[in-house]
Amino acid sequence: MSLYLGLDSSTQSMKALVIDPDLGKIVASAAVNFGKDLPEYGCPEGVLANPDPLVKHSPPQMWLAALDLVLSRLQATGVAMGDIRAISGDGQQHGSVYLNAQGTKILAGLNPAKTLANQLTPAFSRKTSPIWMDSSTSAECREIEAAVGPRLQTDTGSPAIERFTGPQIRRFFKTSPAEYANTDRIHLVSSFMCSVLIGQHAPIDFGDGAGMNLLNLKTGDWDNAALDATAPGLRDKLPPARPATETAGGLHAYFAKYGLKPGVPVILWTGDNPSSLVGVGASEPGVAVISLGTSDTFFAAMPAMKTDPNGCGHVFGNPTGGCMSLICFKNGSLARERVKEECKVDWTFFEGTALVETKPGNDGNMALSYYVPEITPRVMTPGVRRQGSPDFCSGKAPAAVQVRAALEGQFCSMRLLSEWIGQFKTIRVTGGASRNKGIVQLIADIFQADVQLIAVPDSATLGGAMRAAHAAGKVPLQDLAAKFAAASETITPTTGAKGAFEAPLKAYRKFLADVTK
Ligand code: XUL
Repeated sequence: MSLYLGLDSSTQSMKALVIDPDLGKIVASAAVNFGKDLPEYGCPEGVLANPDPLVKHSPPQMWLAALDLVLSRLQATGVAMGDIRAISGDGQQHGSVYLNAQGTKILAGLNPAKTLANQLTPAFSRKTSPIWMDSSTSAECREIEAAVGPRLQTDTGSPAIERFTGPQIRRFFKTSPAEYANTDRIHLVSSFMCSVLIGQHAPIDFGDGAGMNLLNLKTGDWDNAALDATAPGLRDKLPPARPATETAGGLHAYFAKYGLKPGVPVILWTGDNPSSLVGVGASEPGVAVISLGTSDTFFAAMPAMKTDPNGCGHVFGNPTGGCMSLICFKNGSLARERVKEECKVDWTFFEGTALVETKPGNDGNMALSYYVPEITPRVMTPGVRRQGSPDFCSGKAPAAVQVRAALEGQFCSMRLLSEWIGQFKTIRVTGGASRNKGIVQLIADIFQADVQLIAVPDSATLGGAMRAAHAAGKVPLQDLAAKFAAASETITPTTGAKGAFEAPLKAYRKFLADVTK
């Protein structure tokens, strides 16, 4: 039996999933929720509390504790851990982990009698890891852009962006120069978790590496001008950048305690969105993907590299080769949850009542719900922006009106701000909220596209298992996509919806322009 393991180290959880390509089946899965299962780290939503709303960090030890726990839970399912032939995975993008010179030795000598978190604690040169939700680096972004110029976007795929790793590293260098000097290696979450599995420093893949403002996508190497603009001596502190299809190394003997075979190949990890591209079977151009997770993202494999003229979107490496586009909305499920709480309703209300009791366009009541600073469009001051009737603007409208406004605001923004990526006849929707039929129908109507659902909502985790089977087991990706990521259901636009959203889209275009003035 040949099994393949995918791991997903995301903002709020760690997940594991094992596939059997011969059977075409997922044979086991396990998950750890940081808030519920590891409350000792004080991160109910995966992030440490901070008095500055722009600062979002997480403790890297929490991710290590979650790796130990998810593997023991996976073993407890009774799956044949010894039949796992290869492993790969993904991490939340942009987050970074800082190791001192002891890190290399500690990784190599991991002792199964101790936990990963305990052993690696002395290896961190920065106690906490900035993650993708952080937006505290506007000054550093301006400095990097001034030094590198417009080439930063055309060659690395993005202008300087607050959450990207380069600006985060520059801020660390400026605010903690001694700790920066004491840093031997800087990893992304993905390359860090991969390093732990193999007990040595793993490369960074082109998919996740492109989220740093440091990788030249045209040469496949770190960009000298971007490195110099970020922090001194940075090249020596970064692992090499390599394609995601390569093997990082063999599994460290530490993991034999979970029944895994030491030495099985560990394929380079990538970012959660690039991994999802594979996990939803969209690694060839033609189909767009909407992932409804902590953040909402819209992405697609690109036939040729092109960048966002509005400066909000990104180009990352496609883990199967070439490039992918992406736009990210920080106020994704977090904003939907806030609206749900404020309106004192449940998800079935989102699914049915709210959308049945109101009509497309919501009688002109529009909302752009920014509970935290937004990435797309770039809005640094949180707050819900409303336009419409006086009752609605003062937050007194019925719950149905408020829910529709929040959802239409999210998906009209997504449609308008993804125009640079292209228009798609088919969109695959994944992530937790893809189970909500009301939301999915609204997406079909606003985008005027067929929306396909796939059976596995954890597409990033699945993508890791599929990449492991492809790279190490030589199983063709098309076969894996046909077996694991086939559309389970297609939702078509409601008859007559096309006209219904023309005026609201026009109004939202103006609203977005006003908000970003
Ligand atoms: C993408 C992004 C988020 C994170 C967390 O650029 O910032 O989607 O990857 O999921």
